Amino acid sequence: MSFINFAAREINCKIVYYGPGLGGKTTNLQHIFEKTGEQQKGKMISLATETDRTLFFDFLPLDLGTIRGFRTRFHLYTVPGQVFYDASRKLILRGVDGVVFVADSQEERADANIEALDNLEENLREHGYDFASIPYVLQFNKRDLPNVLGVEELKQQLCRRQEPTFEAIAPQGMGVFETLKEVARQVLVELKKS
Ligand SMILES: Nc1nc2c(ncn2[C@@H]2O[C@H](COP(=O)(O)OP(=O)(O)O)[C@@H](O)[C@H]2O)c(=O)[nH]1
Ligand SMILES: [Mg+2]
Repeated sequence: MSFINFAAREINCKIVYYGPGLGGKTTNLQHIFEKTGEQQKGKMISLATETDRTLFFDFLPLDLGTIRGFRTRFHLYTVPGQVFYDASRKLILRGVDGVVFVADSQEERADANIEALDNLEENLREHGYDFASIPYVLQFNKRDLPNVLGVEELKQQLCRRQEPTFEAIAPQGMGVFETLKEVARQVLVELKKS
């Protein structure tokens, strides 16, 4: 549901990073923010508790070049992970164009991943989106930790369509831009259809 402003010759797209609490969503955005030139980004806004946990969302506007004379602006958002913030999570999905699911690869977070993925599907459905067709990428984060599940096992647990998957270590930037580029690519493919 990207917003096209013909007068300003701008296309605005919304990408939401979803996933279990502490899985690395904010860290993905922080890395993108740090590695993006001043001309291409706006302010990153984080509304966090004093323990650094996302309270409502993180927000980062990014300019990703022009398409047929239109500036493409991507607005990246994260959601809070804690179970009791479901209303915020639901709200942030309004008008979404693409979703990145940041899974925590650690064995002990397997249930939390599945719970967050179920929650994503349900909240998308409540907004009238079809999870099977929305631009979507699955990221397996925290690959540097010792207690992680194998990628094949994670795929078995978490793949629900034929989504592209990426391994990531967000604080080091591994897999972060690959993930973003793929979801942005899918969003632009959808845009061209409409
Ligand atoms: N070792 C490791 N730690 C990570 C990785 N990604 C995130 N973290 C750490 O996990 C914690 C939670 O990350 P955060 O981005 O706030 O998670 P969020 O709740 O999904 O936004 C932070 O201390 C991060 O530094 C990773 O790939 N490897
Ligand atoms: Mg966060």
